Amino acid sequence: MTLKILPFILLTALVCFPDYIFADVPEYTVYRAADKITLDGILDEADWSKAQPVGDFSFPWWSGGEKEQTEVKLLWNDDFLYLAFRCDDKHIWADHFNVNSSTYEDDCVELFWNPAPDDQSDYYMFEINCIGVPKSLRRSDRITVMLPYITQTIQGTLNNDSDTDSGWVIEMAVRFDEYNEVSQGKTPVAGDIWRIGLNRCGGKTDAQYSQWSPSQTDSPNFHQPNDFGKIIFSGKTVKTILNGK
Ligand SMILES: [Ca+2]
Ligand SMILES: [Ca+2]
Ligand SMILES: [Ca+2]
Repeated sequence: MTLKILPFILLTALVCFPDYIFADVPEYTVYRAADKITLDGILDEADWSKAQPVGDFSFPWWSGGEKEQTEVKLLWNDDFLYLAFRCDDKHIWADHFNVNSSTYEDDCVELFWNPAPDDQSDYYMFEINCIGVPKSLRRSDRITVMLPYITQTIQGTLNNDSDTDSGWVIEMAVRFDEYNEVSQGKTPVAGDIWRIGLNRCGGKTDAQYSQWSPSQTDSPNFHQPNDFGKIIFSGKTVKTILNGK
């Protein structure tokens, strides 16, 4: 290839694939938890109330039905990444009661996360239904991996569509040193940036897909690591930030 034709090739790439190559992805700063997070499916800790949500989920393949929002917050400390999912849901449903079954067919939230951001080829997948049952895999070899710590509460009735529910909550923690295969033993330090996917499946009623950082695909496909959002680990605590110190 001569240098003379290189600009033409780059311009052609820009014209043909502008959305894919330059799709912006959302960013979120993860602050340190100032106090103990109690995993109980109740988000009454001061840290959770002060943490900001990542932002509204998108519905990239929506075709009809109720668009039900998902609010996600993240915190961290030296040992854990904490996540809180608050899911609007008028009809809460789960048919999968066994770990590593097809929980994505139920009302479900997902965390895809890569603790080695220099290599986007591999990541972990947690697919957790509304009753807290997880499917937990490593993407590259589809082998089951350590389960995260999961608690949940439901605001409504399960598997009863004769009423109208409010929603459900997943409060969970990921212990960094239990996933050394991809991270190679490296735990986050302030300033690190990870790529993560945050997804929602709609279950039996209003069965639709939504995402924090939408995949640039024509049909539903959450497995697009180049489209994952960015989280930045901050060395500051939520309380420190809000107190202006
Ligand atoms: Ca709690
Ligand atoms: Ca539902
Ligand atoms: Ca119900």
